[in-house]
Parts: sequence; structure tokens; C-alpha cells
Amino acid sequence: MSVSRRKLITGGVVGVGLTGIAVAARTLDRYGLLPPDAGGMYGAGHSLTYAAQRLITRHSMAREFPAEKISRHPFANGKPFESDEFAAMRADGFADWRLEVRGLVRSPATLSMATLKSYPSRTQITALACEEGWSYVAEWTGTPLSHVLEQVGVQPEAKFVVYESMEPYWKDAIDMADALHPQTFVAYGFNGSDLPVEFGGPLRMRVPRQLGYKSVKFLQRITVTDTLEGHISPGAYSWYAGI
Ligand SMILES: Nc1nc2c(c(=O)[nH]1)N[C@H]1C(S)=C(S)[C@@H](COP(=O)(O)O)O[C@H]1N2
Ligand SMILES: [Mo]
Repeated sequence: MSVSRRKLITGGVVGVGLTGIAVAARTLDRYGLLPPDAGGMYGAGHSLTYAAQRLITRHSMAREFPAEKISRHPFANGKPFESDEFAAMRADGFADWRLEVRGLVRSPATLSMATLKSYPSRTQITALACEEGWSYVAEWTGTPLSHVLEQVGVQPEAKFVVYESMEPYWKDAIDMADALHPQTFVAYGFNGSDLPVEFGGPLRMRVPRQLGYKSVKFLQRITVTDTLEGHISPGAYSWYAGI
């Protein structure tokens, strides 16, 4: 028994060694373990990280903290961006803020803050960890992204959820495993009040299982898609940033 198993494992390892990365990549792809930036300069590293995380942590939860761990001085990363449109919406208490949901969905929708707040709300105390090394713990309130996706009816071909800020450049994507994960929120509440603009208010994505840069602030548009081509171009950061 154990001998044949060892043979199998040894055979597998030698096989991968001999036939190379192409076969490994094809195998990973077959099991949905190849990230969309697998082809880039850091492709092999990104693939290994993503595959390992997906195998080990597909169903795992980001750490949640007790209330006393909430940071007294959470660090807002930079000033909120400024634009005339944003300033006008802010002056109006974001009554005109809309979240557009489109792409591979049965019924595309444009949701107001009031509509989002009428959805089942959840609260979680999680850490936001920046790739630069700092982090803070806060209480986030929002509606699970899975609930928003349920409302619009995701098509079976869906593989990714792309999401965009009103702030130029800030556009990112997660796979369906993270999009449907219970801790992935469309967040509008922060430490018991409305999400301040310093922290991305009125609305931001919260993906506590990944690094801070995946938690895009000033969230305005969600697109469900089966490919990231034409949506996001590989940036300086790794597409998958599991922690
Ligand atoms: N629109 C937008 N979203 C953003 C950013 C940004 O500059 N603009 N910074 C990202 C990065 S790198 C991090 S670490 C977190 C910081 O969140 P914070 O401002 O709540 O600290 O937001 C992410 N989302
Ligand atoms: Mo960051």
C-alpha cells in the first residue's frame, strides 16, 4: 500500500520535473488554480501562491477580532481623491451615489445607497493590511457581495467580479470563490457610523482575505465576467493577494 503510494508520489514529482511547467500549468488550469496573471514576469510565483492558497484556504475565514482590538487610530491611506462630481455628491450626503451591477447577470441593476442599506446587513471586525506593512483593525458593516450578486442573478459562466472606484485607476477583480465568500462585503459602515470618505465612503469593497489594495474605495461599478482580458491589465501588484 504505502510503497505504491510512494511510487505514485515520486512518479508524480519526477513527472512534473521532466515534462516541465507547461504540464503543471495545464493541470492547475483544469482545476481552476491558475491566476489570470500567470503569464507575466512573476507568473510562476503568482501561480504557486494562488494554487497553494486556493487548495488550502478555499473555505477558510479571515481572522475576526473582539471589539477591544479595534484600532484607536486607524490609518487612512492618503487623502480622499477629489473631483467636482464627488464633491457634489458628498455635499448631498451621497443621496445620488449609485452602484452599477452589470455583465454576466440576468438583471443588471443600479443600486442606491438606500437600496444597499435595505439589504441584510452584516458586521465584522477584521484587519485591513496594506502591502506596505501597516494594518489596522476596524468594524465593517455592509451587505455581503454574494447577496448583491444574488439579487442580479449571476450567469453560470461567471468567473470573476471586476469592481471599479470613482477614483481613476482603482479597478480590481476577484474570482468567484472570493466574490461569494461570506466575509466579502460591499461596506458602507465603519466603527458604528457611515463609512467616512477618508476610508472610502460612501461605499467600498472589503475583501478581508486579501491585502488592502483589493479593498477598493469609492465603489461605483461591479462587472461580472468570464475573463479579465479587457478589464484589468496586470499591474505592479500580484492579482491574488491572499493573507
Ligand atoms: N479608490 C482607492 N481605493 C483604494 C486605495 C486608493 O488609493 N484609492 N488604496 C488601496 C490600498 S493600497 C490600501 S492598503 C487600502 C487602504 O485603506 P484605508 O484608506 O482604509 O487605510 O485601500 C485600497 N483601496
Ligand atoms: Mo496598500
